[in-house]
Order: sequence, then C-alpha cells, then structure tokens
Amino acid sequence: MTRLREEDVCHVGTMLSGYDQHLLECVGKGLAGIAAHSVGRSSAEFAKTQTDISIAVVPIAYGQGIICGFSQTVQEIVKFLGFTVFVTYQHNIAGLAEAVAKGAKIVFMADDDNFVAINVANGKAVDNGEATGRGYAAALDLMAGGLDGKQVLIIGAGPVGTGAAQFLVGRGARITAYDKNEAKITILKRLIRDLEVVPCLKEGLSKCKLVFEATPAANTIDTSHITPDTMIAAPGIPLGLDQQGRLLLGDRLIHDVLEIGVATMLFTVLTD
Ligand code: PYL
Repeated sequence: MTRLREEDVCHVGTMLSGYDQHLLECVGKGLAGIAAHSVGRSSAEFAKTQTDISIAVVPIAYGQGIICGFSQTVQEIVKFLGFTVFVTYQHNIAGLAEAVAKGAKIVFMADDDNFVAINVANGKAVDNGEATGRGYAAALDLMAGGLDGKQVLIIGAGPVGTGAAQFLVGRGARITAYDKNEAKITILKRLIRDLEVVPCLKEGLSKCKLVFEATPAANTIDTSHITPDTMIAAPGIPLGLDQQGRLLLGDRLIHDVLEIGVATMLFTVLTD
C-alpha cells in the first residue's frame, strides 16, 4: 500500500461532483450507486439512513504521523454521499473517545498499515484494501455490462486484488491472476476455485480484455496490450498505466485515489 501524500488528496474534495458525473457516464452509476452495487443494494436503500446517523473521522498521529488533508478528504467524500460527518479535534485514542462521546455511529481511522471503518453500534468493521477491491470490481461489473462467463485478469494478489477476485467470481467472472509473489498466488488459489494463473503479465494481458490492476507499481500495463475492447480498473497510486495508456483507454479506465474505496467502506459497515 503506497502512502498517500498531501498533494495526492488535496484536490479530491473539490472535484467530487465532476468525478461522480464522470462515473455516471462511463460506468453507468455514480459513486453511491457503485458502492451500493458492491454490497448488492441500490443507492436509494442508503438514502433513508443518511439523516439519522453521525460519522466521525479520527486523525491518527502514530508512526509516520498525520497526512495533511487525509481526514478532511475522507470527510468530504462521506459528506458528498449525503451523511453527517465530522473530523475529531483530538487524535488517536482521545479522538476515538471524542467520536463516541459525540454520538458517532461509524468511525473511520487510518494508521500507516490499516485504514478501517467501524460501526460502533453493531461492531461491523471493514478494511480499505478489501473494500477498494470490491468497490472497483463492482464498477468494472457495471462498466462491462455484467461479467457472467467473462474472463478478468487480476494483476496483484494482495488484499485489493483478493477483494476484487471474490466479488468478480460472485458475478460469474472467470479469473486469471498474475503476481510475481508465488505465496500470494497460493493463497488466492485457496480462495478462488478454478483460478487460472499466468507465468507472465504479457500472457495475461494478451488473453484478457477486462483487467484489474492491483499492484503498488507504476506503469505495469504496456500500451501495446490496450485494444478498443480493453477495460481497466486501477485503484490508487501510482497508476499502473502511463499517460499514453490513459489517453488510449479514455472512459474505459476506472481510477481514483480514495473515493470508491471510502464510499464502499461506508456502505459496507452500514449494511447489516
Ligand atoms: C489509505 C490509503 C490508501 C492508499 N494508501 C493508504 C495510506 O496512505 N495509508 C496511510 C494513511 C495514514 C493516515 C494518517 C492520518 O492522517 O490519520 N495516519
């Protein structure tokens, strides 16, 4: 998981409306609709809960410390989805206590290794990695008009790639996976029956037009493999495509820094 920087998040809040419209045009649903799809619901089902709950974001100063703008960006994404949300004045444990004292039902917090959302009322918790994988897989499902019987290449078998694989299989996709780390592939094989594994990225990209890029590396996908049928879901930074690849893909690329992951985390812990 690549640590975000202030410059990665500082513009997210001001661009949410435009990004939501972009998702609507290229995926068929906006941020709320994609997150709802990731939990098998419609966004209308969450509209009812927006008014009666309060959500907190707690800055965590342990380890490498606070990322300027990170908590505020999470707050802006949650607010854009129509919920009441605040960033605690206190950090760390004191911030968690403040959140609970102020009646927050959902708490978001991230240290250097984990970013979680916890439903204080029912104890449900979700990690950003799995949620991001599932949320992006839901977006790819919508963009592709359904995945039943379709082959999807997953590059990277970590928490994000694994979260994506489980959702994609649930939607009927056949999974081909590549990861240079054999141990990760072995774990994924236990979770995904009939998983096909390719020995190199080139072979995977030549076989699959639907691609889920879940590695912390930049430019993993060579533009020579991008065809008019290629669709790519590539969460987080660095992006696994160069500028030419982004231009070639246009509206067939799903990519952001935090938005789909945070929206999916929220709708996941709101779902009983
Ligand atoms: C959750 C993001 C997604 C990609 N990389 C992950 C990251 O940057 N993690 C570190 C988050 C640290 C937040 C800091 C704060 O401001 O509360 N502890």
